[in-house]
Amino acid sequence: MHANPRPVVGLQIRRTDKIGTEAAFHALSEYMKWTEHWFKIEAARRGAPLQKRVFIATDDPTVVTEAKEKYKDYEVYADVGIAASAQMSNRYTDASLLGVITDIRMLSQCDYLVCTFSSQVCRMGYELMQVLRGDAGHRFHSLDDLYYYGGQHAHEQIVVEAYTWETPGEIDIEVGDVIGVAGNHWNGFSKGTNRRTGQVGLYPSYKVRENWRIVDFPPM
Ligand SMILES: Nc1nc2c(ncn2[C@@H]2O[C@H](COP(=O)(O)OP(=O)(O)O)[C@@H](O)[C@H]2O)c(=O)[nH]1
Ligand SMILES: [Mg+2]
Repeated sequence: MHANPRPVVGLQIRRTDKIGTEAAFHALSEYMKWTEHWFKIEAARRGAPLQKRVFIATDDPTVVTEAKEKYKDYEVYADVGIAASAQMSNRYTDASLLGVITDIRMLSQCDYLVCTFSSQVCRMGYELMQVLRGDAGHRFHSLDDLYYYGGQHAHEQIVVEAYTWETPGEIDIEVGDVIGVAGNHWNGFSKGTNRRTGQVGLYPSYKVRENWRIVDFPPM
């Protein structure tokens, strides 16, 4: 993909067995909303118009057709053969395995990801992005879960602007408070535990930042 045109936003659109069991359905338009945001910001940052491109990894080949029909101002990259091979009926074939590995690798090489982090496929693409870029911490928008992996440290955020609760269910936060985040509700609010007060509840997502644990990786 390095030889291919950039920048490109990677979409992973997880459907089939996942919907209604482990995750909710999200229409292509929801993914494209965040893709549009990214290209607008990127064009402003570069001070020049950009050709918009998406790479789509999915187990639903129909979204590729939908993207090509509805988003004519985008170059759409996808392998419908791989998407077809990701159907439940032939998921356990060598070709399907190679397909998902290819999709994950392609996602890792994109400039930004829009997906549902409830899917391991997108989370792995994001993890491999870190290896390629050093720090790709902000290069995603998830439509559902925050990033996580099994057995991780507590996921914590740090408050950068104070908030006093206004509606029952919300909590007070002060600058510097550490919050153990349970989830982002993507409606402006996240839910978590204020480590200082022990209060559990909702707070405005934009008033906190990730509390990264920064570690040295000295050369061997
Ligand atoms: N090629 C391809 N296969 C996918 C994709 N999403 C899901 N699959 C298939 O679905 C399986 C789901 O694997 P799993 O580890 O349970 O991830 P999750 O269910 O998405 O959290 C994968 O191994 C693939 O066979 C995708 O974007 N591309
Ligand atoms: Mg699964």
